[in-house]
Amino acid sequence: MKNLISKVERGEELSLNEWVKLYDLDIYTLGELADSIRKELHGNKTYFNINRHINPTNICKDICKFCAYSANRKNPNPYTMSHDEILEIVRNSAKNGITEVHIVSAHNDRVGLDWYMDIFRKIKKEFPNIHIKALTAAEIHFLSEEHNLDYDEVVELMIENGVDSMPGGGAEIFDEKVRNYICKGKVSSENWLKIHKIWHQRGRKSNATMLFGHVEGRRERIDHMIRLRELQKETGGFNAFIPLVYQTENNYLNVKEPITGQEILKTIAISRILLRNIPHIKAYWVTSTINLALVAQEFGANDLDGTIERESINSSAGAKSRYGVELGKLVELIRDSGFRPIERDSLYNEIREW
Ligand code: V47
Repeated sequence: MKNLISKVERGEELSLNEWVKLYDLDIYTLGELADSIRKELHGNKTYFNINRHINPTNICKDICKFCAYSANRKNPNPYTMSHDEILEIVRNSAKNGITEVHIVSAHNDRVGLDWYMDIFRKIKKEFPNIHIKALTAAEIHFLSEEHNLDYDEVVELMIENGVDSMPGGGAEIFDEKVRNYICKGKVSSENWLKIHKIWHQRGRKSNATMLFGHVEGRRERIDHMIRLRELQKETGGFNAFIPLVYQTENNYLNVKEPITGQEILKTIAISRILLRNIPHIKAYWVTSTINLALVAQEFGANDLDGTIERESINSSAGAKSRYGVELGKLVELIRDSGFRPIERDSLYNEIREW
């Protein structure tokens, strides 16, 4: 173990087995290793943004076992918002000072390509200064199949219509065996990475997620992070890595034992160490709980996402995020836990220290 710690301290590359072995370190040692990288990169700063999540439709062609959001037998309330409804949401949120809208939908085959694309153009026209983070690689794959377009063509349309960056959703777990079990039929791991590569090649930024704490093991998490690190070596286009903690309610993935807080913190710490080439590690308070996200600041995380205002995907599966978090509260929590609350824009330019 001493040898392994020295290798990490020297920033050397480890083998997959060695990364898995790191999990056997005690949580404090792992925390210290991750924290020293966090401090070197970001000091005591914790970033957040004032944003609004919008999930415009829950009608989905795919069936992911972990998903409680899409309209199905456990959630029989299908909806699709009109563009006027979406614009009204953005208008109201603009009054609260949002700098970003984060738009993610289900894979709805009852609306056309225009329904997906036109809303971006309408938002950009009315709010040219609001950053649009929209369309996961899974949605891009769905649109490409549904409308017989190459990934490049969908990406071109996104750019033409005003999308600024891509969110990191749909990555789930790259290991093909686990992926096939939890979300058969969804974009393949290879294509998820390919789509982000195409996006990065246009000089654009995106994020990357990992859904963990369900049926995967430590080895699959490490494999997932290694695949991201390799793409990042090529493109440098990922801004943030976001480990999403699996929420257990209202879905078809029968996970009896929820993951422990200790395992979550170890995973965040290892991600900070392994993904040294991705600048930001986001402790997404929605899935980790706000309390654990605050602790995660000492285990490598330097970003807490944002105020969110409304959230449907994770809250449908039990997360306490349906109504976001109030700005003043988020700032106070970051400060009280010993960090500097820095409001950022979507590309991590600093806007203000609160
Ligand atoms: O892709 C679905 C996940 C993701 C569950 O890029 C679940 O800045 C936990 O990607 N338990 C959507 N997670 C959210 C997402 C995201 C969130 C915040 C910021 C960014 C960003 C991206 O939610 C989906 C899926 O992986 N998800 N069901 C569940 N039961």
